[in-house]
Amino acid sequence: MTVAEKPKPESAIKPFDKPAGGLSALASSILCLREQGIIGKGTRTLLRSNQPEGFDCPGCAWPDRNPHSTFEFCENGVKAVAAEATARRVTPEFFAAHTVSELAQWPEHDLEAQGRLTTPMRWHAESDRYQPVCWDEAFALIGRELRALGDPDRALFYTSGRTSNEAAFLYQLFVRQFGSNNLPDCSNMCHEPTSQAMPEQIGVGKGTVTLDDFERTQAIFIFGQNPGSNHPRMLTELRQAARRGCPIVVFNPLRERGLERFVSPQHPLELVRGRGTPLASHYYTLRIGGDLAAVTGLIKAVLEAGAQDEDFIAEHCAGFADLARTVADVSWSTIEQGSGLERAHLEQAAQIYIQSPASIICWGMGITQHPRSVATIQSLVNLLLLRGNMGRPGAGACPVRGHSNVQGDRTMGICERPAPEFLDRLGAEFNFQPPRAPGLDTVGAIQAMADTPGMVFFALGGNFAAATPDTAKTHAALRNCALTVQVSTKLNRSHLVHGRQALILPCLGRTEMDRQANGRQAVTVEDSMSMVHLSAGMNTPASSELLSEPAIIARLAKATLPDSTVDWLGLVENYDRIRERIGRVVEGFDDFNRRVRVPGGFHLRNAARERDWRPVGGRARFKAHAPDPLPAHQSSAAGLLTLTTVRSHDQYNTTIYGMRDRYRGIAGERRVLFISAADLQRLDLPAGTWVDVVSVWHDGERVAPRFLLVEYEIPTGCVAAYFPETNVLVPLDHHEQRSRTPASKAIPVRLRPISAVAP
Ligand SMILES: Nc1nc2c(c(=O)[nH]1)N[C@H]1C(S)=C(S)[C@@H](COP(=O)(O)OP(=O)(O)OC[C@H]3O[C@@H](n4cnc5c(=O)[nH]c(N)nc54)[C@H](O)[C@@H]3O)O[C@H]1N2
Ligand SMILES: Nc1nc2c(c(=O)[nH]1)N[C@H]1C(S)=C(S)[C@@H](COP(=O)(O)OP(=O)(O)OC[C@H]3O[C@@H](n4cnc5c(=O)[nH]c(N)nc54)[C@H](O)[C@@H]3O)O[C@H]1N2
Ligand SMILES: [Mo]
Repeated sequence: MTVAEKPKPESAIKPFDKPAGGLSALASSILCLREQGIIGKGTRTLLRSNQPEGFDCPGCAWPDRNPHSTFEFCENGVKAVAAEATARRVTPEFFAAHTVSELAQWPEHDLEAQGRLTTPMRWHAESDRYQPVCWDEAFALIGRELRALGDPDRALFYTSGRTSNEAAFLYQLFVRQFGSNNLPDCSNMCHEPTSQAMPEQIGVGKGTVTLDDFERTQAIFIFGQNPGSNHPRMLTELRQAARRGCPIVVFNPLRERGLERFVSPQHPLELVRGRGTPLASHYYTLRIGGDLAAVTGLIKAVLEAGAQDEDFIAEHCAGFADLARTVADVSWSTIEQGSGLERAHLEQAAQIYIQSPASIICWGMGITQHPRSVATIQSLVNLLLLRGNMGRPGAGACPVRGHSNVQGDRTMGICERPAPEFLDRLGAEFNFQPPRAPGLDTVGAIQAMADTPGMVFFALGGNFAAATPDTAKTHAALRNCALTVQVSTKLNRSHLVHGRQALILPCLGRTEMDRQANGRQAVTVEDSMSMVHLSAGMNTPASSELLSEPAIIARLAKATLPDSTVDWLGLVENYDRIRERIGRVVEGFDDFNRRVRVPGGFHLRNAARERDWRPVGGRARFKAHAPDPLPAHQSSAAGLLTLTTVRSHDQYNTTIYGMRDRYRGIAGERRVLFISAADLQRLDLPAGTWVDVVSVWHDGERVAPRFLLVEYEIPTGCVAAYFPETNVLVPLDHHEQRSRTPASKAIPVRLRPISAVAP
């Protein structure tokens, strides 16, 4: 056992007993600005985030309350902005000093910590190093390789959700003119089940509430979401709701501090007193994956109380009888067993729902990354429809998106299964025949690269090699490619796990000034509540060689499609020209340039919000689902545990800012496994033991070595650990049944103690 494998001092793991937010959040932000070497610049930059003339925070997709209001402090927004505005640089000298095989040994944190990429780079096999390449040569190489494929479907074009509307629109246009719908994106691993579940019921795949509804709601239900770390600005809404007596009901297997108590850094008195506002009025620590059973229990309790809104159902809905029958057939014992909650508790939560005249249901990754997420989300929508909580002030569905423009990218057509009407309009506007065959999603892309040697993989942002499941298989698949190209701001794993040829194309970030032929440009984004607004950076770019994402796409298209009639380079001279075309193709964007310049932007129409059910044939639809009996591996007799993989407070997806997870009481270690006292006792393993985590699947075992057991309040049979360290454990074919989202919150595992720990 090496030194690195020794447990860190006991003191590093200590329950956090303070509220979320407050002075600890301020202190952590200052520390972060110092680490990035930008105390002065960072503060100036931050003051421009989420302001009318500034840039959209690259952190999360939570909307901004008021574009005219003062700066809203958000610790993790600070980290996201600081990570981009960092003073550190990855130069050609850096690449000259390290081979790729050497860099591949570095942890994620150390790669990202090197700072911003500055120069386009090409990997050379002889030296195993990245060396500078000029932009023209890079585009010519990609164009050549793409044209040489013969079949356009042998190329894959991934997108991560920071990409602006303008870049996303050009990108999907390019990919479709090239001849493919192979547009996998991070959404496939994220809210894909939401995007598939909701349209069948209410005709739209997006949330139906706005921030105004949070002011008026009488009850908020939060399933599988950790806003204290991942959407900290949401805590401001929860705090205001809690202070006016609105119940906040949480379903989450882990006790999350950020859902329990919050000190608002916006309120000096509260800061000084430090006690803060209690948030969750009711906290149900259900079993991992127990949500479908729990929601079925809530529906059953509403029906048993006869509390459904008969008038709304008669006027607006279809499928009620089927739902009522299905739920009546599910026994309370199945519900209790599946959810790990008692009937009395579910009835208590249902009473809150029944008594509230207007309720909002929020959900995050705790709901979407399971084998039956679509069924669970449709059950959440059933619950809303049951009492008319749709299209009424203070009520509705609130799926909380992740990446700051992941919703906008979908709106712009980044989708492997585009709607035929969208393709019709795209083809008419640009005078070509878009391909109609569905493309590959993320899981399909990995399988295709593994099966077919010589594909081309192009990524507009993100970190595909680290964010995806089944790490060993995914890495082998990427290495099987003829060419891998990464458009990135920071160094990451995906630059080091590459094809026979590889390019890194460094781009501007949100915080940076984007100058094109016609002057300074702004891009647009769409938040989780369908507000579309402008974003303009003002920092000097990290390097004079960076190109904007729209410029990269335009030059790529020019180099790849010599016969295209689109004036690619002309479009990026002035992004208004791109927006004009978007306005003619994408529904809801007419008069785009004018409407987006109104301060605060505009709200995209949401038919369900207006109780306009024409998109689903005139009526909102209940979709009946029954929970499975407890999966065999979840009975403790099988000796298996269910592992959920979550984010720490100190990371942005695969970007690891630091080793702290303050609200869960962890410092200095990321390889921790949260486990209940009862399971520790049952397995006869004391907290502080190091174990290998082994996932058990039909095709064999996968091992994530060396995790430290940490006692935590979590149901028995359930354990939790951070991603991406655990992605190695997620089998590629373990995914949501319909949407194929990796089931990274439902991994059957067993623990293998590492024998003697050296003293
Ligand atoms: N600072 C920061 N902000 C972020 C991100 C980040 O990494 N860092 N990521 C962004 C992205 S892309 C996304 S998608 C969002 C993610 O934001 P979240 O949806 O909050 O993501 P997670 O941390 O994966 O997990 C959410 C919660 O689900 C709970 N959970 C786990 N399993 C279950 C279950 O079976 N049932 C229920 N009910 N709950 C469960 C976990 O305990 C955790 O509290 O945040 C976005 N914002
Ligand atoms: N086990 C497990 N796996 C998961 C999840 C989980 O909960 N558990 N969550 C899933 C979810 S919800 C998501 S969304 C995915 C995330 O998957 P991705 O979106 O692919 O991953 P990120 O870590 O967000 O990508 C980080 C990289 O993006 C690049 N980047 C940052 N800003 C910009 C920019 O402005 N432009 C460009 N071009 N590049 C930029 C930087 O180089 C950085 O290294 O991971 C998924 N994977
Ligand atoms: Mo996400």
